Amino acid sequence: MDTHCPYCALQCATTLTPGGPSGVTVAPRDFPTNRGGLCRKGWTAPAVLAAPDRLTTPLVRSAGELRPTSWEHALDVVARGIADAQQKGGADAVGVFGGGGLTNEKAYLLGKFARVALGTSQLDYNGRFCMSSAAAAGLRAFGLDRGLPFPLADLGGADVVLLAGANPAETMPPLLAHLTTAQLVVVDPRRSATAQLAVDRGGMHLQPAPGTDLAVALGLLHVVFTEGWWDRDYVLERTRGVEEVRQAAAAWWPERVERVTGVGVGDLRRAAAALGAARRDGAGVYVLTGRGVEQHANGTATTSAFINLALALGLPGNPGRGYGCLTGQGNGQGGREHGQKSDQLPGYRRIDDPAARAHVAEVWGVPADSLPGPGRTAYELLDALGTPAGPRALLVFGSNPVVSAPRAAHVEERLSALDLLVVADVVPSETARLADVVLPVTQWAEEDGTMTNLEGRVLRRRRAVPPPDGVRSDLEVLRGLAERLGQPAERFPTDPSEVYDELRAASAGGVADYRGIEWARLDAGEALYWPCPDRTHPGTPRMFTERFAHPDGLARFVPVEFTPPDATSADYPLYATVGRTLAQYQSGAQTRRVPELTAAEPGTYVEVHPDTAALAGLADGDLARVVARNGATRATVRTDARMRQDTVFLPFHFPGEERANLLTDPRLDPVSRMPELKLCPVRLEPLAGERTTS
Ligand SMILES: Nc1nc2c(c(=O)[nH]1)N[C@H]1C(S)=C(S)[C@@H](COP(=O)(O)OP(=O)(O)OC[C@H]3O[C@@H](n4cnc5c(=O)[nH]c(N)nc54)[C@H](O)[C@@H]3O)O[C@H]1N2
Ligand SMILES: Nc1nc2c(c(=O)[nH]1)N[C@H]1C(S)=C(S)[C@@H](COP(=O)(O)OP(=O)(O)OC[C@H]3O[C@@H](n4cnc5c(=O)[nH]c(N)nc54)[C@H](O)[C@@H]3O)O[C@H]1N2
Ligand code: SF4
Ligand SMILES: [Mo]
Repeated sequence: MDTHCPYCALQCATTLTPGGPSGVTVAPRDFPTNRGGLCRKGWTAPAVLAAPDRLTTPLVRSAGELRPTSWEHALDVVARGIADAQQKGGADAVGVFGGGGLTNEKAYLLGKFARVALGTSQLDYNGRFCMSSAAAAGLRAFGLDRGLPFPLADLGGADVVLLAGANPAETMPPLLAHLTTAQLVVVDPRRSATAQLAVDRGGMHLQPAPGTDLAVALGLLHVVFTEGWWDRDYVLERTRGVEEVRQAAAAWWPERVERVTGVGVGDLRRAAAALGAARRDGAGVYVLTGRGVEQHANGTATTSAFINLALALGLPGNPGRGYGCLTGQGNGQGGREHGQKSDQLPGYRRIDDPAARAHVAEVWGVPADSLPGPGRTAYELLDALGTPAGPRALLVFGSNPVVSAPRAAHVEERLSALDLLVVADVVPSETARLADVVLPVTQWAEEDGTMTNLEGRVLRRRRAVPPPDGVRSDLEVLRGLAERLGQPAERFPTDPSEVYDELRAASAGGVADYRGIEWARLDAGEALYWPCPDRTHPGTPRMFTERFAHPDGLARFVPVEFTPPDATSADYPLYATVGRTLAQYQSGAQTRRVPELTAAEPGTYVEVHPDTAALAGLADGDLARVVARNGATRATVRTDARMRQDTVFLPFHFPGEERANLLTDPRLDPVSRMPELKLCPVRLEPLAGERTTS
């Protein structure tokens, strides 16, 4: 059966064949994004289908313990809990937390369930922690947010690619097949696998202090303007607002950038020349951003600074050139289009737009004024749980915030303070273990649906094996609850293609218009890019070729100012930054259950320069305590002489005492409400002289 990998937004194409110890075996399939490649997570994904602790029966907590029960009872308990909470606290006393890994149909129906069956405004999702800064910056520059507004394969024609805060060598390995000929300029405080690759191939690695990228971008802009490498004709014809941005960049001469970021004057000039001179000579230039620059309390401004650079170079909308962000989760693109975000309705419509409300309300068969307004964003929602003003009940579909949310110990406390926590999952995640009701659901190879990959291209997920007995789909769960809440059953279809048809109608005329991407077209093997307004439309692989999505058709330069990151101090002299490693995925709920992946990365670690480690009395293999103002975690020391001496790195895939998010700071970006997930002042301490390695 032809389908796609369950994990990241590259959505590598696979063929599943029934058989083998996990029920299916996986083989890569040729597709323009992965070109027959898979990373080791994709190869081993079937193991999660047969996880020894796979959830197969609903669980309800009684006398302090989660106990198996029937679906009827479990759904009754949830419905009663919802009614109780809403009786005490009104519609907003129930919150919903979704995920960017859910299919388009699940994300859409979850949003509809929240707005119609619960009538709550308290709905947001884990993509707030992922794509929100990139989305906000893309919206204000281009009037529309599609992560890559061009096919990934276009990168094959690039001469120079700037990768700012992205490490695809570990996070999307098959993507590298598109970057074999380009000169790479990588901006990362670490010598990541991608940065090392760039250096090995004669490209460049700029290694700024974490959280200072905005100054790097301003410095690059400065040189591009002063050397006359900007694309004057493009800027005049296709953009607005260059003057203010140019003036701001004028103050960021390379020596100042070096003082603030640690990136040397020579390196900055060489990087600007690589981009600017190539542009001038007609070469293919791309600027791509990843979570390293976006997941900060100034992530929107920093992403805007890189977009300003791309606009000055005339990249967006020009053939063979472009700006894009690399979307993260499997359906991180579709997940932000169909209305599981606090301020959004399907079709990437705004919930405060009267015309959008009227359109969606009509599709849903409800009065427009019955739809709630915008609610709290992800961290604000989690932070409010169980407080007098916040929700008393929460339903979680497709996220594990006990591990992945900032200030995780506090979030765990808030979740524990709820009257009712309901988690739908495939395995007993750390969040499910806290729940009052756990609902076992189907996963990728057991279900049909659609996913929208990092290019904005809609793909079919196909069922290859039946789910285990006793497991229901998320769609069936939502219908079961909706009926108990007095909704007509037909308002909550359980057939994915039926939900998808409704989603298309709800998206019609919106920004992310799926109307013409019919299920039958997808089934016939087309993988169409939105917008696609009708059934004869070929879809839109390349956007902005004629005009941008603002009413005047012009892109916007957005003036942004550098703000220094949270300062280190004598007590917390180092910066910790947090990201990913190849063999684990996200909160690890899935990949920590795959023996081969756990053998490769069994527990957490802290990457640190050997001199920095020595100063703290630590050596390679020692167990360290990493202490921040908010909390502490423990990790095995991995020394690496390529690290900056002021910076350490931790992955966030591990639970309990090993959670990197015990450290992180929930300060929020003023525009996107993205928390400061990538940076936090810390110190290292030896942990009782223990060593974990031989
Ligand atoms: N193996 C694996 N692959 C994944 C995932 C996974 O969990 N595991 N998750 C998927 C998801 S949801 C996402 S969002 C993507 C994320 O994909 P990426 O954005 O590539 O991943 P990260 O490791 O979060 O961050 C990238 C780099 O940012 C750097 N960085 C940290 N702080 C800064 C900074 O201040 N400035 C700059 N310039 N760089 C900084 C880190 O050192 C890291 O190398 O990966 C997807 N793919
Ligand atoms: N400090 C720090 N924190 C971070 C990040 C960082 O870089 N630094 N990255 C952030 C980013 S980019 C992201 S995307 C988040 C991700 O963090 P999480 O939201 O925790 O992501 P996952 O671990 O993928 O959680 C998905 C959960 O849903 C379950 N699941 C899978 N498929 C389905 C389904 O179809 N239905 C249902 N109901 N459940 C399903 C899985 O088993 C798993 O328990 O973490 C964020 N947290
Ligand atoms: S790169 Fe992403 S989609 Fe491809 S196999 Fe790895 S995890 Fe799956
Ligand atoms: Mo993500």
